Amino acid sequence: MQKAFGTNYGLTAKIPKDAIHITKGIPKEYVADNGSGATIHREFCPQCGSFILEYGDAVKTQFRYVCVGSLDDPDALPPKGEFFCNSRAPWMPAVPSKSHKPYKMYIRTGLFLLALYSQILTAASSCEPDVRNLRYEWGELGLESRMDYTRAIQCMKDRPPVLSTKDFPGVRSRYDDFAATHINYTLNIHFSGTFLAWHRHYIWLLEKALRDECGYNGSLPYWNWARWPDLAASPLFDGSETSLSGDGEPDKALDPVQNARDSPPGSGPRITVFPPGTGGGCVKDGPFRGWIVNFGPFKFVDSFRDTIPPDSFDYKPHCLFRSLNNVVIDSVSNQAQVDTLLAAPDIIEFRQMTDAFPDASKLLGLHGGGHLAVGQIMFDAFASPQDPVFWLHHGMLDRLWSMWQHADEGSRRNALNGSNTIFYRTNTPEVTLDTVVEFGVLDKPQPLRDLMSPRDGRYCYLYS
Ligand SMILES: [Cu+2]
Repeated sequence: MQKAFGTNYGLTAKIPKDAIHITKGIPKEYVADNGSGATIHREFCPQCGSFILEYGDAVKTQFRYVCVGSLDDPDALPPKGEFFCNSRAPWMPAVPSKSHKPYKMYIRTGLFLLALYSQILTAASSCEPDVRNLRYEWGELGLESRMDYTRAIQCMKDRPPVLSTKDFPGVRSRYDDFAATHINYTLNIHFSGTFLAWHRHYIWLLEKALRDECGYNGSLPYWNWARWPDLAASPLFDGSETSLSGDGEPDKALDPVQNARDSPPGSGPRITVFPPGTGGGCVKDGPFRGWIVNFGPFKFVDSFRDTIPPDSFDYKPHCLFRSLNNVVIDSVSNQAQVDTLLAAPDIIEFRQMTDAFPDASKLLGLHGGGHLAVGQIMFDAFASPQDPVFWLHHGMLDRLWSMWQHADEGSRRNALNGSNTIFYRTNTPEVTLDTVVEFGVLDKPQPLRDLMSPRDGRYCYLYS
């Protein structure tokens, strides 16, 4: 066996267990949790360290995932084509007069392996490690992968909606189906016991739609707030073509902090201790320059009413407002706060850290911090999914919830608290695993018990 890739997530071929025979030597085995509760066995060569195969406990009697390495006899299976990532690895000479195509993985061991690879991509039911279900931080993605994501978001914006524009005038695209669904359930899914699980499923539905409807081959990225103290210099918001677009045009009147300062006392969020962000208006550059969003803005006080506003789905086109705010990230969504969140002893404290609720002595939790730090649209409790960074922000939150759950499976995996309405309104029921949450046209209603683990049921993903 020759040295393969040197990465834990190299290409594997799924082979029936009994079809593999090791003819020489005895592999060493390393057993570890993959970070999401699944036990993974990895076998490798005790002399050279090369990976040989891996498998999860769930399929140990059935399959082995064999790591694809270089062949001892390359002439036995001449390559029929090449697939590689953003660019060809410099140490690999091109295969002359064959087809060459940038792709997600590098394969040059013969056509039969390409066929196996396509089988692996469709064989996700066993929830084994797979490049497609690893969610990466934006900064970890290659430039081409970042653009794959923004192109897929744009594709959703270009596709026709499922909801009727006649009944929902603001719904003009498939992307708007998602925004409208969030608006519709805002008064149940925020500051409530369903918040974490509803958003886990919601962002997964977008990830699925990007793949199924827009040919996206990646996974949903996330935004690690603490990693980028200077937002405008970060790969997320530097305004380049590989970012999610950057700051908005300077326009204080559209900044959420300035809005709160200009509102009568008691009518706006208590965020006036922060300085306003650096933008306010339309994003100036990057892939979402010129983007038009169709809903809102909603008023802060609308969160306290019994029903969503009557004009919630009206067509109100405007550009993508942003106002980046490093002070908010630095003081609210920083590493110390992330560490404190992960050390939360119970779900009550975990929710308190994410949303500064029910004890409102702190202004914002980590969740609110990420929203406020991006500007008016992201800080809109109803219509925030209209900003494409929403999905990455909630990816980070889902990641932290997953990590926290996994650190104590017995007491945290199914921990829930709070009622099924915003701010736990009086006489509304406490959520349980049997509580059913709705997703409108996006999916059928789901009991919370099916949304508690990223490695169970329909889900199969983990975070880098
Ligand atoms: Cu939300």
